[in-house]
Amino acid sequence: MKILLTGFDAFGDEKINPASLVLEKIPENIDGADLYKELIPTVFGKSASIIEEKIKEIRPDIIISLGQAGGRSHITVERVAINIDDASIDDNEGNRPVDRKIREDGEPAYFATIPIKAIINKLKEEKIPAAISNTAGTYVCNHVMYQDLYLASKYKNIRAGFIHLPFLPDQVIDKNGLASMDLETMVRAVEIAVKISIEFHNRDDIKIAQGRTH
Ligand code: PCA
Repeated sequence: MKILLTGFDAFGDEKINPASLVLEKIPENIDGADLYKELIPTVFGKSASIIEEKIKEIRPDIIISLGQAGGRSHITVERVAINIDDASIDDNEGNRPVDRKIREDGEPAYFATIPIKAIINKLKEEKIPAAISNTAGTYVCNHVMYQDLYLASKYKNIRAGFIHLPFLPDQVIDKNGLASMDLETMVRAVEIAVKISIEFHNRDDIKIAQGRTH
């Protein structure tokens, strides 16, 4: 089995991105599956073009994209990506699209096709703070998750999803009150997410309540 794992470079005011550091540290083989790691720029369009090229080249069975969600305390596995770019800060090439459709011929939204509930369940069992998120925002992470799922829908049997990571301790030294998580825990969490995605590749996700009232 082949897994395409992507991670963003640093953006906004940050000097590092936990996603690219996790990408560096994660093993290249997990449970017999080969991991293809791709560092992508935090840039609308360009990030997705790189992923499209990689899909054609590698023909992965699973695509998992990683990004930073600064301020979140938990590893968050995204449930859904929506067909809209609405940026409140520039991307790394100065683009700031507002209310632009990502794909004219795409669905309004795509649900993750990796087993989000089984992943959360296992992470909690392993005592790693983890939760489902029902919004990946409208910046480059939602863009890439949407593009992953749009592209996956054009090929047979590719599962795709997105995981947001908290800040690293280094990033919050001058941000009193903001949550962080150490790199080792995040690497372990992504490794578990990969393992569960492999295990569930041809199975339905488990049904456990992880919803919210708001
Ligand atoms: N996080 C941003 C884009 C790149 C990243 O790591 C986001 O959540 O949209």
